[in-house]
Amino acid sequence: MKVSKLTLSFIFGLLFAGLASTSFAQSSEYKLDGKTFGMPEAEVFTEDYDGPPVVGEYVTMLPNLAPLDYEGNKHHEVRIDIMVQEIEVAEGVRYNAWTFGGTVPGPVLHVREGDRITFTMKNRSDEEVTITEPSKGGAPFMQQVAANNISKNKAAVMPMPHSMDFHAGTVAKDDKWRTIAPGQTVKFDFIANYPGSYIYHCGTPSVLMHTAMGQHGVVVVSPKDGYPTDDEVAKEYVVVQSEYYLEKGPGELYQYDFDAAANRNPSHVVFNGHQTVMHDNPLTANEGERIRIHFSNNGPSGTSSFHVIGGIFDRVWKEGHPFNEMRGMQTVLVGSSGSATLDMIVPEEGKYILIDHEFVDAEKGATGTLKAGPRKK
Ligand SMILES: [Cu+2]
Repeated sequence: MKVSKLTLSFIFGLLFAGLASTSFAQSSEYKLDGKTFGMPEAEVFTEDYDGPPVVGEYVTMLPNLAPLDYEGNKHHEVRIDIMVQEIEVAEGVRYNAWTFGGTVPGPVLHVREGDRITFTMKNRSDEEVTITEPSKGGAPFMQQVAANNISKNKAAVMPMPHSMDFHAGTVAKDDKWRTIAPGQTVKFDFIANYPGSYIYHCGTPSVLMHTAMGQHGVVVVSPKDGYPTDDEVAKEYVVVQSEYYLEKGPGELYQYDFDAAANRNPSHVVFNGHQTVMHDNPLTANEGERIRIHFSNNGPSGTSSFHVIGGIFDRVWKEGHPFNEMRGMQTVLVGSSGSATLDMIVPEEGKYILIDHEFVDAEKGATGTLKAGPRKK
């Protein structure tokens, strides 16, 4: 039963890969309402590439966000390859994850509203790629994973068609988000036209399965004129909530549980990909500081009622757009693939718990720690 569903998913994926090779109408760039639309057609090719699977100056590992040390707009060259990695999601729970860049969630990309991104992605699901050794020319993400291998990665292989759907991009999905076969590379441009935090995920059927298997991450698009409290923010973090649907497999590893996924009954609901990662490595701040959390609910299917025990969100920007401001929120409801940018003033030295206040999710792991030190005079 399980094998046949997996095979079916593979066949559907291939079918989509076939459809994706048809030709597309040529688009040319135009401006509307201060935004840029009409990206050139995506390229699909094979390349002899065995370099670092994640490349880009502003690409980091959760919960880190690379500071934007440039003025105005920039043209980013970013690579995030697809790999299979055996990873840990909770103590004693390991499975072969389908990943962007080798981790679940994948790397965080930080850009500014109006930036252009030239994105390259090779489907290396048929290759053993080690991501835990420091690499030359890779993104800061690569060094951060090598220094703090939270999920105890082991390279694995499971050839499968995949694709990339950046919610930060506004493009024709049948062109840019097309499915590529193992060994193929896709390359396309998009402009980050709208500020906020945006999920990216694999869009190859079953999208539920591909996302739940680990193929999701976040692009943070900082507003071109900033948020009104930018100058007061001491620390900035990215927190992603997501679900796993896993059951014990025949061997040591866990495997995807089709029925649990179909019934919205996750085995684990987690922050930043692992049940205890945000307790083992708490976010840090000091009493009296304003901290900012870019929160994204990557689902694939659940909602999040995000709360910090002992805190109130001073400012909330729904989806991260500075016009969508709310104040004094105890809990922020974020649907699947939604986000919010949250400012909180750390009231006292001590420990705060980040939590999905839907307690069934919290009991499945959706909690984390913020550790506050003494007030800096
Ligand atoms: Cu996929």
